[in-house]
Amino acid sequence: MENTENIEQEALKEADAAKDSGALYEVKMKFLGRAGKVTALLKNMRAVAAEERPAFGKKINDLRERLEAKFSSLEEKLKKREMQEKLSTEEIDVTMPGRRQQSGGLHPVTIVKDRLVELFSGMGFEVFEGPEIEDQYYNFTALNTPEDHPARDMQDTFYLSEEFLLRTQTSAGQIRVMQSQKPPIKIVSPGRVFRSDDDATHSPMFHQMEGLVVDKGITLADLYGMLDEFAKAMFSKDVKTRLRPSYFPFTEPSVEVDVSCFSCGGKGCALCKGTGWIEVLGAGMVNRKVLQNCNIDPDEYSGFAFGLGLERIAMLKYGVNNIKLFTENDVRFLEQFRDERR
Ligand code: FA5
Repeated sequence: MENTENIEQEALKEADAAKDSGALYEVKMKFLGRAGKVTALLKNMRAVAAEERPAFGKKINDLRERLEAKFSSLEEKLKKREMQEKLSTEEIDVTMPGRRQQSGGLHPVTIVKDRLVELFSGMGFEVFEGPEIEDQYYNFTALNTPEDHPARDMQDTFYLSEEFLLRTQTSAGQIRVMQSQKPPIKIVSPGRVFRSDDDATHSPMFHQMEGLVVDKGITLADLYGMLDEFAKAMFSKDVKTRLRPSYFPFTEPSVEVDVSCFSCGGKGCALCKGTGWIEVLGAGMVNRKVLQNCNIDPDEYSGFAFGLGLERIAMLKYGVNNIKLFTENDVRFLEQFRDERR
């Protein structure tokens, strides 16, 4: 009986001294666990005289109940305090400014290319991508370019061998399309082209986009109408278009296409060099000889073709004054296009 009192005092003292719920659990086990001191008292029941056993048993059970009540009220208090501590140390300051995730953006030449593909797809054009390594036949001969034409010179063309070269124009793809498809044909062909050229507006590697339409009854008026649509969608709805006579071996007649200066509205400024017009692309009616080279009867079918430089369009559209900026990959230049709408 005396022992019971001592055990209770000891348990209450240790429970009050427990600093956290973990320590309290240890104390609880020390007294009420399987090998605990209170449990051990019950195991000693046999040493108690038979008539005292019921009173002794009751006393121990009462003690157990008191201790259990004490432990659970202490446990609740400690857990509450621990939760409060946790909440205050793990507090999140929602007013702190967030760290912005840097996102990449599309390259300006890609933006222009995607925009043009979208525009021409809307007019029913399909996209064809030809190879960057071509032979003399596709890049020059089938395009009616004479053997002694200066464009074939080593100075203009990167030759890989006598026969193979890096294509100098996406026009090479025209031949591949006309040889493999029968009219009606309506394609655009964007891609990289290569020339031995290097100054502020010319680069040894640049991008072109070719357009080709072949069908019955196609005329220069169709070309004109379509290019006018293109210029209005690409630059501004107020621009005007004009055709100037020009020369390409694979088109006859050939034209250069100018748009009225979208910077000054045609009055004359630095961008249009005072002329009021800006040259944007070369075009023309597909030369009869080229159609014949592709086994298309020029008496039955006619077509138009055009070719534009994507860097040139991007330079005009975004006011870029040096073509090198497109390949230097300086993020200060590139990030200006991050939010550019396609
Ligand atoms: C041609 O390449 C013709 N194949 C275009 C064509 C296609 C005409 C179909 C008729 C029918 P040209 O050499 O002018 O044409 O080049 C077309 C455009 O490419 C030029 O207007 C210019 O914007 C761009 N360009 C030419 N050389 C370079 C260069 N070195 N760097 C960047 N852009 C260039």
